[in-house]
Amino acid sequence: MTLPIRRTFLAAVAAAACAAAIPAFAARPLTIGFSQVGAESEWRTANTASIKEAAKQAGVNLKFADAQQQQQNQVKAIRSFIAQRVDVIAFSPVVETGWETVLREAKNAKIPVILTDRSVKVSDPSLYVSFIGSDFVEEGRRAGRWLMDYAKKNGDRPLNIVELQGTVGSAPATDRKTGFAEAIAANPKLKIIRSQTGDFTRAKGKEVMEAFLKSEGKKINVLFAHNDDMAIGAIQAIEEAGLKPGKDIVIVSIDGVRGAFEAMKQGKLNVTVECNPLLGPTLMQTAQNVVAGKPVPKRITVEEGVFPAEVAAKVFPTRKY
Ligand code: GYE
Repeated sequence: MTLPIRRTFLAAVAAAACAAAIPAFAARPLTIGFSQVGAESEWRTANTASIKEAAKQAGVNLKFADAQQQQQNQVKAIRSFIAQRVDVIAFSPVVETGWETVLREAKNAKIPVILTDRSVKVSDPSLYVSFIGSDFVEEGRRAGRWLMDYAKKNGDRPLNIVELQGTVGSAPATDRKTGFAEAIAANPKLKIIRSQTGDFTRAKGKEVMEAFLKSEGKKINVLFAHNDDMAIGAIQAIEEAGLKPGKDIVIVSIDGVRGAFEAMKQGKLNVTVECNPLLGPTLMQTAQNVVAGKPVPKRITVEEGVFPAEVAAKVFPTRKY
């Protein structure tokens, strides 16, 4: 009679041991597949470093793929993450459109997708769980408002603006253009006379600025660059043309990277509007929450400031990227 009881007891012990083992199983490291835009700018380098560092800190197994600014590489990377059955897919979409098919594949495979930095245009918002990143329209407005202010303080004369746009079809290029145009619309003396893409890189920024200088010459009063790297490239072109960047041509740009602060300290750049690339910790936290079944906000934005050249030297030591 004692034997069956003993057996039941042992079975119960075994079951308890199994149950105790479950939390250990659930705590296995999270695997995130991340598709990065590329390595086109200082901003991007800081963003990549933040994501890698945060993954290490959080004990996340990060599969990192660099798309070299090509959408097709991102689609390939996402498909490979689906095939590998990662827990979460995160990516910074190089352009806004053309994602429906691959995002539907991720959804069908029940793998949640988190967007970081840049957004997508999709008809079905359930194709991603959350978007972590800046308000690019607001950044553009901030750049425009700074110029409105500058114009007012400097004799309210007509100012011809050239614009270096970011990557064609990318959210930051489209939105920064929109926000800037909106902010300067109230002053008809501020006119954009040329606008072309420099693909967010120094080399292209320099090349396109050279072309602007060749065709417009001394007519150019202001440069609005969608990122600091293009502004830095353009500074070189302006100097090579025998002009003084920051003086002969007022320069307004976006990001707030170290290179911009260095240029401001030398009086070659007038202002940078901050865009925070340090999204890694928020991404890891959001991914963990999604996998744990906790609700996450559909949109997570970042606090950012505006840094004119006058504060550059003082603020520089506190900058984290
Ligand atoms: O401003 C630029 C980078 O998507 C916000 O991409 C990002 C932009 C950033 O290449 O420097």
